[in-house]
Amino acid sequence: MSLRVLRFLTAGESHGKGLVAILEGIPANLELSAEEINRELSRRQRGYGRGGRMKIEKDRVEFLSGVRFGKTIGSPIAMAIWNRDYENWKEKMATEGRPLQGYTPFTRPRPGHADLAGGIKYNQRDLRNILERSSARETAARVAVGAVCKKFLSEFGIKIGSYIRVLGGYKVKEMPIDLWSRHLKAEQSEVRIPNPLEDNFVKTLIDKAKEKGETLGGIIEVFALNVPPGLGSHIQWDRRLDGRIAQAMMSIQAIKGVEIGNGFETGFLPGSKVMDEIGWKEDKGFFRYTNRLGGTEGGITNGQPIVVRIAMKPIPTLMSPLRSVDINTKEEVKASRERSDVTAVPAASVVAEAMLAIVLTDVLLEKLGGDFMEEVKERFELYLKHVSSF
Ligand code: EPS
Repeated sequence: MSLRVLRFLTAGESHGKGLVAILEGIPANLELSAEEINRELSRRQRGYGRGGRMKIEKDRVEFLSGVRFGKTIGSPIAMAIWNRDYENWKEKMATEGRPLQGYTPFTRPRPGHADLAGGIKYNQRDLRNILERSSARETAARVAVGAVCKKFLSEFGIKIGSYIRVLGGYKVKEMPIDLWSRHLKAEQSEVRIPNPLEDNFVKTLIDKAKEKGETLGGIIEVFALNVPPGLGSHIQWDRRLDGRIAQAMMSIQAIKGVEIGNGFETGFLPGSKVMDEIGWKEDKGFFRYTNRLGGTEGGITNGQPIVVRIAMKPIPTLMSPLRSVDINTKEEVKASRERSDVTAVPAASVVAEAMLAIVLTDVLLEKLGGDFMEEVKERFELYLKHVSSF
């Protein structure tokens, strides 16, 4: 378990009544509104290449507990996001009774989805019982949790953003602008890329993939700014922040790779091209000339931006399906087709922000402790004094 102070769980099936999240450990007296969470939920819903579902949903959070008169009260924050699509699935997803006559179970597992592995594990012969929970719909609940954490972090000046570097094999041209500007540009783009001139080209790639019944993956960069040095620790494997971030990122549906800073590239370069040289100035204290290591050394933040890249595989639901085997007849068949997205890389980018916010909130609270915001902030100021006087 990568979280040490915070705890959160989500529940809910993709076409069930809704998603819920319970988040415990956020200090009392944090100002919080549903609107702030809804903003993040709608960011997750955007993105060119999504399927019909996002036209049905208009994700909104409902606080069930933990917030009173616009402020957290220290108790678990329970949040619900109701599925509008449930109206169309009420019979198929009923919690009681039996399936209606004529209902066809899902028996043709999609390669790359959890269908077959989950079916074997949980002894389910209707693989819908697996896919309903493995669906990336669950990430709406994570984004709600992440939105609370983003709000918490913003009280300490910490900002999180993201943009897409690669989509469908196309490497977006590097923009010579800072990370936050890339994020802001990506906010304006339907494919979350920082270069508006390439928007149409990337959209055409998605259109072409759709025509072929294909799906597309990509590489996302997610980052955090203004993170103080000294979060995480070198002293034990499970305290190392880079390990905690990697676990959180790999837990996102369809993520197959994680690197911090220049990650895999560092294996191709000599040490002098990998390390970030140290400088010191009266007005800003210690600084680095570069940020190749992505803001962590020895599993501890070093005061540089935290930069994480993640690789997302293409969505496994193909409209030109791959070979599979029917779990009942054992005959070779084409995998089932379900309504799905051509690409969800832009959405995953927002989910990655949420996961980074959750891990950083956890590690900041681990460092500072405190049960109410005033207390946490006082300790933060004290710590910053230590940092600047070191
Ligand atoms: C998703 C909802 C799903 C898919 C997608 C993510 O809706 P539906 O299955 O009803 O079309 O759009 O799920 C997957 C990519 C997947 O593999 O399950 C969402 O809310 O993000």
